Amino acid sequence: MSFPVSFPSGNFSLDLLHELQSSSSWQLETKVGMHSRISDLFAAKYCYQFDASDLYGPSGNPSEQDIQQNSIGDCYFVATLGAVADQQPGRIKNAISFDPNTGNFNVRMYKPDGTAVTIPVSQQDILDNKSRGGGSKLDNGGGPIWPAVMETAYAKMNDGNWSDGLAQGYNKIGAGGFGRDGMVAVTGSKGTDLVPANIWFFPTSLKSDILFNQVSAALAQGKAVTLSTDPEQSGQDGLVDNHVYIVDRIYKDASGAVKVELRNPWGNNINAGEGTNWSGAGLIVDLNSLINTKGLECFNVGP
Ligand SMILES: [Ca+2]
Ligand SMILES: [Ca+2]
Ligand SMILES: [Ca+2]
Repeated sequence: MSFPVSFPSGNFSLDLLHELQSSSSWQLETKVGMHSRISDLFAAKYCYQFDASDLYGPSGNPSEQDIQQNSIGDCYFVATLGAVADQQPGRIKNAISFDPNTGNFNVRMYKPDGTAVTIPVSQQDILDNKSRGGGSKLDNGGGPIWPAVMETAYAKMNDGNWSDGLAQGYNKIGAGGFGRDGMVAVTGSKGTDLVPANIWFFPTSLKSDILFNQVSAALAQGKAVTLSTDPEQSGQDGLVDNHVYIVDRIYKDASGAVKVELRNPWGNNINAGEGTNWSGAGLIVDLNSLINTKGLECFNVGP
C-alpha cells in the first residue's frame, strides 16, 4: 500500500496543544520551535512515501504482472525481471532491502563481468523513475514498486555521476540490449543463449524439437527464460521486432506443433502490429513459424 507522507500515531499533537494553552507567549514560541524540530526528526526517521511494504503485491512476492514498460527502451532488462520474478522470486527479494534510517532501498546488482555491487535507491530516485515512465506500474496508476527500484538501480549502475541526475544511465540502459545483459545484471550470470541459427544444419521441425526440449527442461527446473526477436526475413510472426518477451510456457498442441506462451513486458500488446493488437499481455506463437521467418533471435535461459 502506498500512502502519502504519514506521521506516527498517538496523542503527541494533542498533548502539545494542552501545554501551549497554559504557556506564556515566550514559552509558546520556544515550544512551537521545539515541536517543529521534533517533527522534523520524526519525519526524517520514520516518514517515507515508500517503504518495504510497498515492494510487493498482496501475495508478498514479486510477479511478472508487476511489470509495465513504457518510455524506457530496456525491454531486455524488465522482461528478465519478470521472468526471474515468476521463476525465482527469492532472488528478487534477496536483492532488495529497505533501510528505515535513510529511506533508501539498497539493491544488489551485478556488473557485466558478474561483480556484485550494492546500489542505494532513494525516495527521490523512485519518483524520478515514475516520472520517466519506467518499467513498474507505479506510473500506470499504482502497483508494487520493486520493478522501479530494480530499474533505478540498473540506471544508477550505468551512470557515472549520480549528482547531476540519471539521464546518462537511463539513456544507456534504454538504448537496447540482449536478454543476457538483463540476466547478468539481475543474477550475476549471463545464462545460456539458445540460438536457432546455431543449429542451422537441422530442418525446422528438428530445431523446434531441440529448442522445445531445452526450454521445457529449463522452465521445469525453475529457471527464468526470455525470448529475443529479430525483424523477420519473410512474413510476419506476430511478435514485435527487436523486442524481448518473458517465456511463460512451452508445449506441444494436439497436432504436435510446438507453441510458446509469451508475456509482453509492455503489460499489453496494444500497437504491437503484426495482427497482435490487444489489451492483454499474453500471446501464443508457433515455434516453427518463428524459426522459418527468422524472427526468433534466441532464448536466454538464466541460472
Ligand atoms: Ca510503467
Ligand atoms: Ca548522471
Ligand atoms: Ca515480428
